[in-house]
Amino acid sequence: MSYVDEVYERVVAQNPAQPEFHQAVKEVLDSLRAAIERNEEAYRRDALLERLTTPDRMIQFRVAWVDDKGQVQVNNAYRVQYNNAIGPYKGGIRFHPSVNQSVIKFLGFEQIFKNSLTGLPIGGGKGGSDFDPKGKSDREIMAFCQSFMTELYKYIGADVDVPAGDIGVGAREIGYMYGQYKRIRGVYEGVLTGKGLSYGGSLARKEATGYGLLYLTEELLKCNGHQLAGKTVAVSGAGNVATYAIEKAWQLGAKPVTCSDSAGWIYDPEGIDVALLKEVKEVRRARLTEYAAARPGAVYTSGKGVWSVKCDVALPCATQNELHLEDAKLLVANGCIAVCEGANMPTTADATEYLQQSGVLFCPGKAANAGGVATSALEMSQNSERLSWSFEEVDSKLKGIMVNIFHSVDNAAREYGMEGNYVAGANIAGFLKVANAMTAQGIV
Ligand code: NDP
Ligand code: 2IT
Repeated sequence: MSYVDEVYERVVAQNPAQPEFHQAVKEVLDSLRAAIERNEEAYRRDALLERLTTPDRMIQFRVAWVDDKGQVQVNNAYRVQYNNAIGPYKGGIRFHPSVNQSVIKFLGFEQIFKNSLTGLPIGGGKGGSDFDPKGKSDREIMAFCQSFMTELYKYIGADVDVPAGDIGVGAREIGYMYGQYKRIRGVYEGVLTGKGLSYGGSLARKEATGYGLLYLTEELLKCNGHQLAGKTVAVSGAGNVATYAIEKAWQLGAKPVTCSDSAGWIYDPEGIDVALLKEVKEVRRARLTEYAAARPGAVYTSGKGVWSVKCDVALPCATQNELHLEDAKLLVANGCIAVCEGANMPTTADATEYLQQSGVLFCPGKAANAGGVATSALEMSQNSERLSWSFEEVDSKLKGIMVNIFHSVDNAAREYGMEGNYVAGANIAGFLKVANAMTAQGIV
């Protein structure tokens, strides 16, 4: 059996009933075959893949908090510190009822390669809780965040592990967590990113994942003989990533016509009204039915369906495994030429394969959505030098990083004989830097 297959079997045996984690590991290992073969003896001797797939540590803890009725609630919380070969652990925190060990480990594993691709010195980590922020009062959110940080603070630090936002965690939650960390530790340091602008946050961090996704998509299209301007874009999600993807799509001359949340989706033939979307989601924290109510011409449909709309470019920006084989078939039948992942692992393995075989340009999340964490690393730099850069400075660095990511991915795919396979290119380029650093640092 090949080394890659042996390691995959080991991961499945040692981590039973963790399907998302298995899926992420399989995708990475399968596409590393060519890179592993070139150096198999040394990697095998050093158990490099066993070490890479086994987290440095997986912290699990209880979060008890009191709701508005005086009832004590208990949630599970996690932080995986996956790999710090190239920098301190870095990755978001997710609050969603679906969070479990499998989800956190898949996200943390992906983060290793994503962070490596940014070219910046950040290792891989991820955290979260099965806490559901929906319908909670501000006070309940604060109580939860404070209790969560009262345990997490022991394991993090500006040079150790630097969390940020993800699903269900935005500026409000980061603020409450930062306040509690500072209160306990008594130090004012860049221990979290995505902070508010008045206390160490970076301009353009809020926009960075969505903007970065569009910068990369534009470069991908350009290098394949297309242009983004004039294209119709289907977007899923209506959160941080989706909103700023939609905003940048407009700015680059494309027309975003859809968005979605967990209850339903919008088709707006005139193009999504970004100001209204922000008002509904960021200010009112309401459902998309309110968007439809305020926008004659927009059609709201409950349930799933975004990928049935005719589009040139599809940008899944909601959650994992939201774009299935039947969706991929609809996209291809409708003439879609590119799919770039704003979310982490939104496309199922069989859908990815179908899109690639059908000639659709497919860029995986670890490359396409790396703008968020890259800008988090820029926030860390600004915190370290106690300065704040202008929006234009951060945005232009972000654009440069996304263009570079595309070319590293494209070059790695070519070098290993898989031209146009950006899944393989991203995994190989991300892997090589981390593998070199691990090798140089000895058996740890
Ligand atoms: P938000 O919480 O801001 O928004 C998430 C959106 O996705 C909401 O519209 C939400 O709908 C929808 N959604 C979440 N879970 C589900 C589900 N199970 N089924 C259907 N819809 C769902 O999160 P972000 O925009 O920050 O994150 C979106 C994706 O992007 C995630 O995969 C995240 O890991 C990834 N990502 C985020 C980055 C960041 O900087 N924030 C960076 C890189 C990747 P509802 O409100 O109804 O739940
Ligand atoms: O998935 C991701 O890259 C994020 N949620 C952002 C992580 C970060 O540290 O900014």
